Formats: sequence, C-alpha cells, structure tokens
Amino acid sequence: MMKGFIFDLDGVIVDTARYHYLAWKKTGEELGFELSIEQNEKLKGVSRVDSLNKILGWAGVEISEEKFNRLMDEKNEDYLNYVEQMTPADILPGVKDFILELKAKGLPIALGSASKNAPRILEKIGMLEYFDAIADGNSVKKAKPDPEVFLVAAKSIVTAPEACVVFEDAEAGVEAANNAGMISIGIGSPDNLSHADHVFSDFTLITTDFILNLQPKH
Ligand code: B16
Ligand code: MG
Repeated sequence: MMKGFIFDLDGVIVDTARYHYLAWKKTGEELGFELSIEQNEKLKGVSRVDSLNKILGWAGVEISEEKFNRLMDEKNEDYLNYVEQMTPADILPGVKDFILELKAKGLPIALGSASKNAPRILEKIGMLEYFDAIADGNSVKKAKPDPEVFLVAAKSIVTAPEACVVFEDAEAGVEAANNAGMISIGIGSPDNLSHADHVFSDFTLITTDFILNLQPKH
C-alpha cells in the first residue's frame, strides 16, 4: 500500500501559471521581447532563476547581474500582487476533497514545489494546515527534474520514497518523481506527460482507492 502523498503546487492545487505569465510578460517587455503563451508553458515547474535565464535566451539579450536581480525582484513583486488576490475559490477541481480523504485515513501529506512563495499561496487558499510538511524552493538547491525536492518531502513525512506517490503537472516534475523512485501521477494531458505512470485530467477522476492500491516500482 502507498503511504506518503506529495503534491506539486502550481498546476496541481492552484493555477498560478497565468499570474507567472502576466508577471514574466512584463519583464519581457522591459527587455523588448514578447513572451508567448507557448513559451510560458516551458516555464512551468522551472525555478525563478532558470525562468529568467530562459527568457533572456529567447530574447537574445545579455544583462548585468545587478539587472538580473532587479528583474527577478520586480517580477516577484508583481506576481505576489496577484497572489494576494487569491481565495479558496482558486483551488483546482477535486484536489481539496481528495486530500481531505487521505487525511481522514491518517495518511501524511507533503508539498513538493519549486516555488519560494508556496506557504503564502497555501495560506491564501486556506490549505496550509492540511500539509504535514512543505518542501519548496526555499528548502532545496537543485531544481526538478532533480529528485531533491521530493526526497526532502518524503524524509519530512518519514516515508520511504518507494511508498510515495507524487502528483505533478509539469514534465520536469514527473521526471523528478521518477528519478526519486516514486509513483508519478500526471495531472493534465497525456501529450505532455508521457513519462508519468498514470495521467488524469483532474482530481475529480481519481479515487483514493486507486492511488492507495498502486504497487511500488521496485
Ligand atoms: P516562485 P510548482 C513553480 O511552481 C512554477 O510552476 C514555476 O512557473 C515557477 O517559476 C516556480 O514555481 C518558482 O516560483 O517564483 O514563486 O519561487 O509547479 O513547482 O509548484
Ligand atoms: Mg507545477
């Protein structure tokens, strides 16, 4: 039986990708570059530093370290202004009930997110207290697809990686879960998440019985 459950944040619990997009688009404009929705897709699950490096690469622009840091700070300020407007209505379909069902069975829940703003977002949507542990951009050095964030999460809930299930919407996140030896459940379209062990379009289609009865990979 699976014993530990790790949730990515953006794209799994809430859709903050549109806020990241609006904020990065403004950064792009300062660089004389228009960020497309397709390019924004490639920033999902990617850390803040790596996201700006990708944007600079697409824009074909080189900047000083000082400007780099200023653009990152400004982007985060804009992003946090959107986050401040978030409410429990922003929770994605089915995920809250799914987590509550696992909690009712006494099973541990952890967050495994690249975001440094994860606790604030969980607070705004009223879900912070549901998590037994939070592994996020503040607690790890290596970005997904490195398994570090999920291994830290599993350790925090004292559960062996093989007994953990990860819910992820990004390709790099699915790879990170696979690299950690965990079961990967993709949330979204099978077209982008072909390496996930199972893919569902949202949590209204997933039962806790199905998840609990999955077999460890090794
Ligand atoms: P921040 P996740 C990721 O969240 C986002 O998908 C990604 O677009 C963002 O750049 C990253 O968090 C860092 O976020 O700027 O708030 O630290 O999907 O890993 O929950
Ligand atoms: Mg995500």
